[in-house]
Amino acid sequence: MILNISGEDYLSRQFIPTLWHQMQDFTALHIHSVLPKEICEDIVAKVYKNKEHWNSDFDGLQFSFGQAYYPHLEAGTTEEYFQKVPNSDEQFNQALPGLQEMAMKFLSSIVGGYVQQRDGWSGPGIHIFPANGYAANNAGEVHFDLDGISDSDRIALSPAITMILMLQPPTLGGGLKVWNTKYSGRTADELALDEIPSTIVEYGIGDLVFINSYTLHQIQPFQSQCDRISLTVHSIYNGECWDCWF
Ligand SMILES: O=C(O)CCC(=O)C(=O)O
Ligand SMILES: [Fe+2]
Repeated sequence: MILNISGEDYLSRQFIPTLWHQMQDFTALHIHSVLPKEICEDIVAKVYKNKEHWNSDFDGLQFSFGQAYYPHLEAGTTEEYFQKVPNSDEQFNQALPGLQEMAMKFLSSIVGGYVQQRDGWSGPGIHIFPANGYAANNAGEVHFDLDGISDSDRIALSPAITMILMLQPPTLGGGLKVWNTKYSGRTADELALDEIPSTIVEYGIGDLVFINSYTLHQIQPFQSQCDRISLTVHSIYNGECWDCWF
């Protein structure tokens, strides 16, 4: 159910447009060790250096560097999201020059098309799930990545893909559970999760993971002295190229 590829194989081919198509038969594409440990550690150090710019989401249960859309959607503050994006993206790019671009290049190499930041939306951003925090103790929400996908795109199931780059995995747990089911109009609550086959993607440092955004998934509980830190980018095919956001 998971398509596993080594970072070496991925990087030596650089551009693998067929992978996205192969992915239709899998619940996740897991490319191991794409970014070296030292680079991930350097990014993480810069994330902590910029703690003053983190956003506290869901009353401090989790944090983001870069504006994430879905907490604003859930809080009914999407206007604030769009107001904050320009400044927040600037802070992100000052702290981590080239990272958004690199993430978009990784995404582009898998979808086999041009990837652009959605006009007015945040570029790829970072999630910080605190050690011993809510997600660590209880797991994340079971969800499809539908937030930010328009009603018409959702109904048409326009191609949509989510990419995660793991920058600081927890010591134990914290993988991504993926169920072998795609969105078909029913919410996660309406599904009999126990009856659907699932598997867990166990992240290593520097791993890249791609899922179809309509695939049901959930961050698993974790134990660690360190926070769980990953970069996420969502994308949708607009008929010509791929629009991405966080
Ligand atoms: O960090 C992860 O493993 C997944 C994050 C996620 O599900 C999301 O950002 O929608
Ligand atoms: Fe998600």
